[in-house]
Amino acid sequence: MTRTVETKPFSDQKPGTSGLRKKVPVFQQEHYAENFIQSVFDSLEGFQGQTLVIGGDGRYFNREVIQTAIAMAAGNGFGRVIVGQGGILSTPAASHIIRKYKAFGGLILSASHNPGGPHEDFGIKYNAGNGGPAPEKLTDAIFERSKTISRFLIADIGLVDLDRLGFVDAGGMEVEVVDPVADYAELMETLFDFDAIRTMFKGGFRMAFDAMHAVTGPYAKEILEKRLGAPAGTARNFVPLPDFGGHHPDPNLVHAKALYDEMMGDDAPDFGAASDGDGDRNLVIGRSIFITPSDSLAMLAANAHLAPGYKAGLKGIARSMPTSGAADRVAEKLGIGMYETPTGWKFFGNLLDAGMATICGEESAGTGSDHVREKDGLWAVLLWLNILAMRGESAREIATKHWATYGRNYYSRHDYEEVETEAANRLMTELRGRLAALPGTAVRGMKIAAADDFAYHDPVDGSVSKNQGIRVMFEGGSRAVFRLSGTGTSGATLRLYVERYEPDPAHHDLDTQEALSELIAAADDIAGIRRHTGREKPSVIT
Ligand code: VG1
Ligand code: CO
Repeated sequence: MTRTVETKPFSDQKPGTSGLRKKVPVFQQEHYAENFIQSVFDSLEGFQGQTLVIGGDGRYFNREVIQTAIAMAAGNGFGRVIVGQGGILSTPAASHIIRKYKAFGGLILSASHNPGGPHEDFGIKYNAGNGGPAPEKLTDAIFERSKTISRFLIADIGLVDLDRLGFVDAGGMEVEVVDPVADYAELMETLFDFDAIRTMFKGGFRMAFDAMHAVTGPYAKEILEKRLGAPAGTARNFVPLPDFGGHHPDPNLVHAKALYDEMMGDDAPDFGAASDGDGDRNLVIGRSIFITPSDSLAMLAANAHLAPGYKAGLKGIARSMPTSGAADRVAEKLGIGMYETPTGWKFFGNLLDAGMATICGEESAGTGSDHVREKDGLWAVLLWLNILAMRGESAREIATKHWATYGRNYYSRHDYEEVETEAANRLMTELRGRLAALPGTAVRGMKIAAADDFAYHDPVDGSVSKNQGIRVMFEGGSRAVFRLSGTGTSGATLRLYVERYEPDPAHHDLDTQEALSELIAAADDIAGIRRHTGREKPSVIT
């Protein structure tokens, strides 16, 4: 039986870079999750009798919201729900399942790399039938709806047993509980040369994969250890925990420091990698070398043809605007299209659907391809393994040769987290006001060639997205980018992205922060980061 429940709107349900993210207690307010889910459904058309995929990264509050979402799917007239066993689906696996079973769309419950637990973060996002995050037009419609919503629909179906595989009848709607790993692992086998990787592991190749107590644990166990024969213990922290063991499941040099230290040590394995809360990010560290995500994108693109799934070559490469231009040089050499989008995977969807890009990436440790419509952490790791197996060289050798061929884009991101929102806004407003006057001036001896607020004109549907980050471009190709995060849940996070191109191999071995120090100082001169935020240094450097 379906009930119509009266509700009052919340004013703060605007989806950010990747869905709605709030602290758990915010989500625990009466009807908060229900309102958002109903706002999603009310913004869609034609789903009666269709399939909805539901899954999450296993964080605190996951199971409760999954039960609510199933009952609301039934109440709103979906014909079928596919849900991961235990309520678990990594983001890329959910994207794949939506596509494979031609679902209408999916709800992914995750706050990704944000911490989890009773006082930490939770999130909900909607992915469309192509498997990709809802485009801006849809997230805007969802937000508008959330401001006026007055009722939601929910069926009284009792609790679904999420732990038992198979079919359940939920008040006339069919619920299928599926193995979260099987379909995804099968897809990976079609893309990569598992025999070659298996042979490499048999030959003594050692790897460390840190699942950070998040969703990729079961995926890594099955794929790396079981199917590829990596020694037991290759996957670490592989049991997903609702609070990620108290850590940030963010695979960067701060939160995955133990892995980094090990990879820099004497007895380092051949290859290290980590993924985030919902399994769409990847951190890649070779023995004694950290591969910055922007470089990883370029190196993967340059070598992708070595993997069976990409042997026909790439149609194009897309990267988010703040991501370094390293991949541009690969696209140029390959003679394929290069696209620069705003931050957030939702902007890649059209390019992938239109067959204009095959590989996409972001500086924030996100890389993926047209195999799904999300970034995909394990996919990137497997592509690296495939390349390592085919080239028979270390990650360090591959990186050094890559730089020798293309030059090196020194690149770093500085995050100022939990800055006072007003101070962060003031900084951005002031900077915007000065943009027109910057070109032609010099800072620390570096001449500014151009400055703008990035706007994206989608070449597929013609939509325009404005105010996507402030770019200051220097003569010689260096640049600094400033933007505010759209995924944080307390205060504001200012991100500064700096990049400098170095063609000369004699200078490819510098420490990144040193190589960029002048540029970093110039960025502070230009934007007054210390003045506005009162911070002497960033909270996270990647
Ligand atoms: C951040 C990253 C962005 C990424 C997004 C979602 O967004 O910068 O590149 O797409 O997180 O990633 P923002 O607005 O905070 O800069 V995930 O793995 O958290 O879904
Ligand atoms: Co993520």
